[in-house]
Amino acid sequence: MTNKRTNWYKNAVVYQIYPRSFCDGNNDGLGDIPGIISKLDYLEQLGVNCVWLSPIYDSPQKDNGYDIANYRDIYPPFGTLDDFKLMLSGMHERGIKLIMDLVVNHTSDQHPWFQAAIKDKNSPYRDYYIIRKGKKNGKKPPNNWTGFFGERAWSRIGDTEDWYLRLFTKEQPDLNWENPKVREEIIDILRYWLDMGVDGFRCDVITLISKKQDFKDRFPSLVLVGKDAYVNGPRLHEYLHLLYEKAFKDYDCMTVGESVLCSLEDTIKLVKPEREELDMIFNFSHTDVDNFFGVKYLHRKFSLNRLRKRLSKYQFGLANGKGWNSLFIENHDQRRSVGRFGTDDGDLRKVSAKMIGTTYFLLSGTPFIYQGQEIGMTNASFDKVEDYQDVELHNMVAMTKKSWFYRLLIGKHLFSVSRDNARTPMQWNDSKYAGFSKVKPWLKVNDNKKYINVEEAKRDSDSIFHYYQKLIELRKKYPVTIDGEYKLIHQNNKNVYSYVRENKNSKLIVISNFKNKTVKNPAANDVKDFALILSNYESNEEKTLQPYETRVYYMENKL
Ligand code: ISL
Repeated sequence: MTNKRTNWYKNAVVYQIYPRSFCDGNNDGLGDIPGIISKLDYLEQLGVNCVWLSPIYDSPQKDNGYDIANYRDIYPPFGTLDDFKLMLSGMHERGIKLIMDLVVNHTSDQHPWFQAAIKDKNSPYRDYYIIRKGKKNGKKPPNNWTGFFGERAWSRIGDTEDWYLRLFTKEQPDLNWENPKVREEIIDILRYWLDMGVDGFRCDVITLISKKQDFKDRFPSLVLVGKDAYVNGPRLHEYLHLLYEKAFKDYDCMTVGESVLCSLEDTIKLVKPEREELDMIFNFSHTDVDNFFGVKYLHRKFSLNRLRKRLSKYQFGLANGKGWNSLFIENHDQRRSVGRFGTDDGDLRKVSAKMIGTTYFLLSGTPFIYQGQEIGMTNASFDKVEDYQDVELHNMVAMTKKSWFYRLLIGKHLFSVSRDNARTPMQWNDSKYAGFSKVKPWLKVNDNKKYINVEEAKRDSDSIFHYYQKLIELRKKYPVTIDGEYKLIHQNNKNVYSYVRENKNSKLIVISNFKNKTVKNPAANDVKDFALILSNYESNEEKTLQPYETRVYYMENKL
């Protein structure tokens, strides 16, 4: 079959929906597919043309759906397959594509494959997972690897000598991609959803699927012991190319992979078009700007220089056809962007949100907006640990209780970096449960729903929501936002991030003040003869920039 792909992803603006927290259609406290259907007009109004839906598959929800027990059905509290099909056609009618979350590094421990694997040593499903004999007659794990939520990476199968690898919770056993049957199963799952009409996948922790097969102890470290054996493993590219050959290339779909600790060289290998693997990846180097070693608990003071360097590295590194960038500042694992990256979630929240939004949105790549980002939702800030639901946070709290070392090192920042910060229910209006539900939601609503909510944002002509509409319009109206080359100007300025996008017909200049005070505008002379097409302030001084001021200038080349 010939290649069906048209690379529409380059023109996409993607909106991420975290279904538990988006909209509760049947008032049981949990978001669901009928809730999403009721908000499709809202998405159309915002102007996005693609949705990434976090997992909606049947699941025991130990990690909010990133633990799948049936890849071909919907988690009943979220709805049915018929609801899903209705949602999909509703999106397509509105010109919105849908990409699904694909979680295939691991399954749920309740998946029939895993249940069969642990019940019978001779089951063919045993080899679907990574099962090894433990040390000390099976009493100790096979090696010293640790996983992502702070624990060791192995769990014992009952009181047998055998252990299974699980890089996340003990309810998320890792699949054994070495087994060709596993690969066939995954390809079938991909084709099942693509045949139903979905438009692509966001591939969860896809860079972990291949593991070095020695399973030896690795040098101890603070986090992710064994990462050299399971991150970007030896057969990763072979597996991804296989998925491309056997599924992706037969459909006009897009793929974005979630990476872990991915260098520029690794990134190019994953996204270079001729290699036929993925269209783009989420790289976290810029969201790790405020921590040390990619460990979010190790807080580091924000620096604009570091942010600019990290973003620019991938902007330059993937230019000239080497690949395509994904652009994002929030998702369901990250804390909110207002109050982060040097910005303010208090009095200057609105200008802050617009400034950071403009800065990332007009870089080269496909922008992703995480639900609530478009109204400037802020972090959860609950007082009590019981109010947090995330398995990662509870694991980390347990670790700090066990070890004074961890308490000292990470204790202080546990809540401020919790994944629940971005998972609080979407704030639709100022009612008791923010219009998300009529009953108490699964996670507490943020008190600031009184003034941060969709209804209010629609009323206010100066709102963040209306500003995002304009940003999306810019991408539709000015091709340079999509194909323009990225260039830095005033790259050593400590206060202001300014860059140019340029194609053969036109030029766009973005200037953003990352400080909460008025500063000198270093790019004042660069924009002579340009038209100001967007700003977060009503009036602008030529020589100075107000707190968190951002401006977008445009000029067409004279013929
Ligand atoms: O969230 C993180 C740290 O706080 C990350 O390390 C995260 O665990 C990593 O990026 C992988 O995330 C993805 O896979 C996980 C799931 O829990 C996350 O929600 C998902 O985005 C396991 O499937």
